[in-house]
Amino acid sequence: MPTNLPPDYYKAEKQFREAATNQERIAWLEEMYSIVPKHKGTDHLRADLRRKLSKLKTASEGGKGAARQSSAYHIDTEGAGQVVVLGPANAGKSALVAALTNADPEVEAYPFSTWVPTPGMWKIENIQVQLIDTPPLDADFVDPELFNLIHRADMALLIVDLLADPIGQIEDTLALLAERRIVPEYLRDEYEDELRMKIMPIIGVVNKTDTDAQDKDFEVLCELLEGEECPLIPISVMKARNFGRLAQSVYRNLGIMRVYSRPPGAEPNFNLPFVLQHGSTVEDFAEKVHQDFKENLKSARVWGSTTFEGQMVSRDYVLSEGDVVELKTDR
Ligand SMILES: Nc1nc2c(ncn2[C@@H]2O[C@H](COP(=O)(O)OP(=O)(O)OP(=O)(O)O)[C@@H](O)[C@H]2O)c(=O)[nH]1
Ligand SMILES: [Mg+2]
Repeated sequence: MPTNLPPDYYKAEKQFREAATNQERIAWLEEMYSIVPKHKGTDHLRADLRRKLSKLKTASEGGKGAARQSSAYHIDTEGAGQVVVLGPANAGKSALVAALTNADPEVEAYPFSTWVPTPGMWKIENIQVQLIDTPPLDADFVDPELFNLIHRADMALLIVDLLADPIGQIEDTLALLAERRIVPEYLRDEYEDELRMKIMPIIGVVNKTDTDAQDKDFEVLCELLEGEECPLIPISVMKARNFGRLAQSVYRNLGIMRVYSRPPGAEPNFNLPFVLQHGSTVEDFAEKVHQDFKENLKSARVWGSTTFEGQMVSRDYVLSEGDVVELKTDR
């Protein structure tokens, strides 16, 4: 157990131990997970929390599937992660989802054109990420279910309009989210004393940065913000500008990595990665490949992050991006 965990972690852990229902246990485990700082020293702890969470979630899902599926806001994750696209009306959320994914949400020149969320799959190199277009986040009316959808997502893109007071739009949207206990990771310090906060990666994206001249406007905007590095990404859906940078940022913020399987005596298929969370071990990988592999795992060899190519490793070896793994079972 790492020694440098914040006090809130132990508070949440105590609540977890005292919880009476699985629902409460899941909530407190999620809380614990969001509190744990992300670095190498906590890899094992985070992997352990994820395992417990997935067990509890599987246990508590039985029987309730049908009722939960009925809401348009209940969208099961597909692919390597679920990214919700949110922001004020008319910023270009639907246009972004239409441009990047196989989905075809309605794009209109007038605000409040979207009424229900629409998911689509976005291909980033050799993986697929789920993007969800949503109705506008507006101070006067938001379907409360939208906040549940955001809560369940892995991360969010907050889309604002370069031509419509983007900083004000970001502040207003973050205020609406904070009222519903959702805060971006970069404001973690401001909220770390409060329990039951959903702290998630939220990337500010300034759309309609269509021209080089508008890039300059964007730079001026960034200078108004505190901090050394501008946390915002300028894009133009209309001109397909900066989609590559957006993809990289999404990939990084999902906290995922790609690991490849090498069947004994064959070459790995680099078109078919297994997607794992950072901190995942050989055992987690084996479970992804096949449940039998996990149970009957005898040995594993790794190419990539190890000192030697093809080095034998134990089942709790923590894998890295791009590793190739050969699993041997005793069957
Ligand atoms: N100039 C410019 N216009 C854009 C860009 N992206 C979207 N638009 C326009 O902005 C308007 C609104 O786009 P939508 O995608 O419908 O916006 P939305 O955020 O989904 O709006 P709501 O569903 O009402 O919340 C449309 O007229 C789009 O054509 C862009 O990169 N540049
Ligand atoms: Mg829309």
